[in-house]
Parts: sequence; structure tokens; C-alpha cells
Amino acid sequence: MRKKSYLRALGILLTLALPLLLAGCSSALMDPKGQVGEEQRTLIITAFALMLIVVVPVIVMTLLFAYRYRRGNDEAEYKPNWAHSTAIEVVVWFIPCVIIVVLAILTYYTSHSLDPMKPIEADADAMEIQAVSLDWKWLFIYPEQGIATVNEVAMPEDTPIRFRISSGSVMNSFFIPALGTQIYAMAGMDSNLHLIANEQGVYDGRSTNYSGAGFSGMTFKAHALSSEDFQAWVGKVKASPDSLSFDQGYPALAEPSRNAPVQYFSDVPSVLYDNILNSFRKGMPEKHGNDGMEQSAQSKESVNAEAAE
Ligand SMILES: [Cu+2]
Repeated sequence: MRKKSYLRALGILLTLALPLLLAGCSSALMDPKGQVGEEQRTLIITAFALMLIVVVPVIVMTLLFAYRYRRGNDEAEYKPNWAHSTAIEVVVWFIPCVIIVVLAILTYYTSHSLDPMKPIEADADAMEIQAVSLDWKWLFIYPEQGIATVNEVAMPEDTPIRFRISSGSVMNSFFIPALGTQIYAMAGMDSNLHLIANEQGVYDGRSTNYSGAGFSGMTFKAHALSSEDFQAWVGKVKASPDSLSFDQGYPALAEPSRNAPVQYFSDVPSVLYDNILNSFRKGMPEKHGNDGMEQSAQSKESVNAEAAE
């Protein structure tokens, strides 16, 4: 008896404290800063509400039935031989079927409208950023600006960004929750993700695919800036004394390291991303590891040079 009243008091206390405990919570998914994220939030809430059409009555009726047909309630009707109700059958089949049909239509349309490969229509021209997951950091290459960064990405607001995503190592996943949609980063594969930031701010980015011991430090900040601030940011990166290419700097950068600091590279060849991709694509039939990679990179570079001519 004493234990029971203690539990009840605890329950009431927790219920009262819940709004206070949750008041500090904010979820990037429910508070998006870009068009894609907003459409995804609408989808999550719509699907959630549709499913509640079944869930809420079930919970309410469970409590109601337990109370109404409790032992000791003589007023409730007692029907020991009850077996079938057409009305109940119709309701429990019809409503879920309608919900499933609506969810199916919704899923069909949004998987096409929110296709990550689909360019976003906007006033500004799209900009390309290449993201490469490494152990355990993110490398961002700006082919148009000829710069690269580690663990920091910046983009002008209201500008559609075409992310090209790959990995220099094992599989990871690229995700900026405030902007929406995560896409896997895989070695030798070139994934596309179109995102747009409609509000200035600094958003968290991370990998959502566990990739080993240094994974927890594999986070970055995504800065959505005004176009002037973005130009200033590019200038800041361009002022860095460091440069990066597939042969110079990249092999050292690709070495596993934990909690890598933000780094800027002012001079980066636009073929770097393709070099990284191709280092996994060009065959090393028997030999695996670094030697094979360097060889294949060299042979690939000659292919690139031929293609350029
Ligand atoms: Cu794949």
C-alpha cells in the first residue's frame, strides 16, 4: 500500500514536471530552416496525424472498456454468448484501409517530389559542393571556387546547393537535420543531394552511420550566410596558406584522426573529387591497400588528362 502511494505521487510529479523538462527541447527536424526540411516536416506530421486516427480511439476505448466492464459494475450489459458485430467489422476494416490508401498516395507523391536527386527550383543558380567522408572528418570541396574545408561548410542562403557525396573510406551518411534528407556516403559512389537553406544560421551536420572509434567527433557546422558574407567566407578560406590535391596533402588528410579541427585549403584542383572517386573505381584486382590506390590514382590521372585534351 505504501509503495503504491509512493508510485502514484511520483507519477503525478513527473506529469507535472514534463512540460518543464521538455521546454528546453528543440528538434532540428521539427524546426527546419530550408524548403526540403519543411516539406519533410509536413510529411512527418501528416503521417503521424493519420496514424493517430487509429491509435487514439484504441487507447481511449481500452481505458473506457476496462472501466465500464470492470468487476462490480452491475449496470454494464453482460453478454456471455456475444460473437459477431457487422458494424464493428466494417469500422475496423474500413478506416485502416482508407488510412493505408491515403498513406500510400502520400508516400508515392512525396518520394518523387522530395527525390534528393531532383534539382530545387529557385531564383538563384545552383551551386555545387562536394562532400567526402573520411576517418573521422568531413572534407568539403568547392569546385567553382577552387577551395576546400574540413568540418565546416558554408553556403549562401536561398541558393540551391547540389551536394555530391562520396567517401574516401568506409560508408558514412551525410546529414544536416535542419535542412533535411540524409544521404549515404560510399566509396567510389557519387551520390547527389539537393538542399536549400532559406534562413541564415549555423546548423549542425553529422554522419548518421556509425563508422568506428572516432565517429563521435565526425561533426561539422553548416553556415547559411548572406551572399556578401559567403563571399567574405570564401575570401577567408582563400587566405589560407594550405593547398590540397590528391597527391599532395590528401593522403595525409585521409589518415584516420579524431576530433579533427576546422581546416581551410585555398588552392584545390577541381578534379580532386573525381580523383577520390576514381581511386576506388579503377581496378586493383589483387592488390588492396595504399599501394594499389596510388597506382590506380596515377593511371586515372592520365585518363583525366587524356579526357581533358
Ligand atoms: Cu551505394
